[in-house]
Amino acid sequence: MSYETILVEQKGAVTLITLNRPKALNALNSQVLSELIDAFARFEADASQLCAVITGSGDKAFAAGADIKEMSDKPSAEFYSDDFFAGWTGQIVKTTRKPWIAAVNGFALGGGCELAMMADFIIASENAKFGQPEIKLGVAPGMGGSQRLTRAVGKSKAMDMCLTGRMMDAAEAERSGLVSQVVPADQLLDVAMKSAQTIASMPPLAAMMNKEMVNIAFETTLDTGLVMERRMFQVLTATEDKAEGMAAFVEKRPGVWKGR
Ligand code: CO8
Repeated sequence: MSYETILVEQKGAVTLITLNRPKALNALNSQVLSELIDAFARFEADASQLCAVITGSGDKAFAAGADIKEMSDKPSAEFYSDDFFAGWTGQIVKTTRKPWIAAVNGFALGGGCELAMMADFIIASENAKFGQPEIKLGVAPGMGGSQRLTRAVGKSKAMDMCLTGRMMDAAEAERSGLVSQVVPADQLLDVAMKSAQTIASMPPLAAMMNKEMVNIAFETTLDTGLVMERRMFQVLTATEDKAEGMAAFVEKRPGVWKGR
């Protein structure tokens, strides 16, 4: 599949995906979604690729939301019959078991903020601005904003953001736990790629299981989560990479991973 709205590059074991509609501030339309679904499926299937970074082209926006022009004339019945927005969580988040990072420059609004929150973590530039302004359009978040934002920053701030539609700057986003770190704009991609390369240098099965374990914390009770964590730990002890990792530590050398 050739892409028109995104760019995909492989840099070593890291796939860099760039939303590429800068004139529309990288607004997310149906074509972006289908291209991203394809790109994430290829990333997941390619054994040479171990971590991904998603970012926005231009210096103004990660993504300024779902494409309002595409939605403005769409009949309500079609939103329902198409299960509009379902593919984002269904075909990207749930099927991507390898880790991926959102590198957010500029605006991450509405669906843009929601896409960033689908990533395993967010690294933001100092000029990043997050928001769920859907209320100003007479709607509400439709790609997970009310759920993922609330889990990330708590009820009070999530209510504030969704009900007033105000933007949160990078410093507030870091204080609130929405992003893992804030870096100068000109270093954003470099920091995100280095972080992805670090993850890609880890034993691959352990990386996937660490991701799965943290995500389970959002889905289940503490008791069940702790049992699942122990089981996953126990499963990892059966891998060749566990034997290699512990031998490498004892022998004071770097580990060489097989991904099994
Ligand atoms: N959709 C389509 N086009 C957009 C979008 C968008 N979300 N955002 C910006 N653009 C376009 C503008 O129309 C403009 O295009 P043109 O040059 O052709 O007029 C171009 O990008 C540049 O934008 P601006 O001129 O507005 O740039 P400014 O610097 O003046 O403003 C802002 C930047 C503040 C980011 C402003 O563009 C803005 O407010 N954008 C909209 C933000 C927004 O409301 N996002 C939420 C969208 S809704 C959503 O994501 C989820 C909907 C859930 C619905 C659920 C239904 C079931």
